[in-house]
Amino acid sequence: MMFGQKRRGPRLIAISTILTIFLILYLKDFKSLDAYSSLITHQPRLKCPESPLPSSVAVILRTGATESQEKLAIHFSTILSCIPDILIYSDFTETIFGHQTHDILSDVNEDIKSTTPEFTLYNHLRAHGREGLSYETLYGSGPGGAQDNPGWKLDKWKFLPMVDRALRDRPEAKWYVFVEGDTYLLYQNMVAYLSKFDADIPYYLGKHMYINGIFFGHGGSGFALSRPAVEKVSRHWLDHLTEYDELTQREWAGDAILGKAIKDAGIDMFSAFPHLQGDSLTTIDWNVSKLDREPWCFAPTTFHHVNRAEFEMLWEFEQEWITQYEDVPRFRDIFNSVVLPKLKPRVEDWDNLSSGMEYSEVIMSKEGAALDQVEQEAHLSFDHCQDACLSKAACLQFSYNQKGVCFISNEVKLGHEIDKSCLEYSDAAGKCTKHVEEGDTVAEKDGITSGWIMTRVAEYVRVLDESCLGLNGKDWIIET
Ligand SMILES: *[C@@H]1O[C@H](CO)[C@@H](O)[C@H](O)[C@H]1NC(C)=O
Ligand SMILES: CC(=O)N[C@H]1CO[C@H](CO)[C@@H](O)[C@@H]1O
Repeated sequence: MMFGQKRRGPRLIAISTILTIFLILYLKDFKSLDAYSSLITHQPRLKCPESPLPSSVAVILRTGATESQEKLAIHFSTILSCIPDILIYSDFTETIFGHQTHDILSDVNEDIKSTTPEFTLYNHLRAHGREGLSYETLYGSGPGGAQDNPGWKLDKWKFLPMVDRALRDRPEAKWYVFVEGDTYLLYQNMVAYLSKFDADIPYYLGKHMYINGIFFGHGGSGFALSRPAVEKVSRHWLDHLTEYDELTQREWAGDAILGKAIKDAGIDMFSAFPHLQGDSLTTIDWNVSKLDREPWCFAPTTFHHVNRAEFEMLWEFEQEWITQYEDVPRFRDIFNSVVLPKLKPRVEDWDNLSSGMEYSEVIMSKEGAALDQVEQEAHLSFDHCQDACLSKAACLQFSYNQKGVCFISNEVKLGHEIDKSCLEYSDAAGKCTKHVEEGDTVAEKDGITSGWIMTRVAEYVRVLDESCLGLNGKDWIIET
């Protein structure tokens, strides 16, 4: 034994020297090591860039007891680690991931709380705490999804108290940014965007939406109010409490109720599309046109309906980006770094969300005569489907499922791996119920294959990149 140990001495030194040299060489490539560790552990990064408005932007994340534990984990391991000031407003006071949530419904009129059905969940929480939540109270009944979810129904009552409470909690902030549990906030981009506006003017920046004659900023896409706006709407609300309580009883969408109050307080919404996004990384049409604006050249400040996998993709992208560039990333940068590498001529078990022309046996039997030869055969196989796409000059992507349905599309959308779709919006929203029809086999359900015409995608990127030159650097929407 003694002999053996002595003999091993020099060998150990040699090995550890080699290891040290190896480690030094590896550590030299600090960036890749760093990217690697964030990928594995989601440790708060070493580098959260300095922002031009650091402590003056309050971020308010609105949640509820039925979703907070499940939905916020990914926030804490990604974006929240670089956001200096975060307030979590909920229907329940508790500590999640070491962070205090505030019950912002506590000041709602007690009569309303005891007589309005939407408050059943809230009263239940107050009486029994989180332990009292059953599956039924968490997710609602039936496969109907979000609208049936008691947490979601209660949510509309939070919007007006939330704005007032934010002002009291952060009276010195210049901006208040409101987001939800499935909103991905690109914080640096948001701060860069807000810094283009005069914060002494009342501003309501939102992703335009229209319900029942109310024009407002969609909640899930996130919206921002400057302090003068928050002060105005808060005062207006407190002066007309009963009126807004009645409105809230009648309406179903809290963001619309708040939007009306802001409008009533004399502030028009500023349409911040495409900076504020209603779509997620995987569902966005990368050349979607709204208000005559397409996203490509602009900087996203939010994405909506973002699932865990997308949070990770975007966070990894952002972290990589800040080590390389001073300027904030645009949609095109995200497309090129995150989306483009995933597009291929053929991707198995991938739903590309193609939603243009549809070809199937059934359609063929009804309308086959009106179609040309290539289209008539599109439903026969993946290759036939691809040929159908190739035969249309504008077609960029297609998908084929094993039941013999071919979709082709003129839009580019990433889509998602089939079995990951269930992560979207989380189980809490009740959207994850799988509707497997009678007689479906797993193979049929999962058998979607997608493809992109890569030469056309390259041309698409080239044309869109060129369009950015035409903006002459005006790539922030700061006037309408
Ligand atoms: C992007 O959308 C705009 C507006 O619909 C359209 O004019 C343009 O041709 C599209 N660009 C590409 C490359 O598809
Ligand atoms: C072949 C196939 O199933 N394609 C899918 C592409 O995306 C659309 C829109 O979501 C689906 O309806 C199709 O089923």
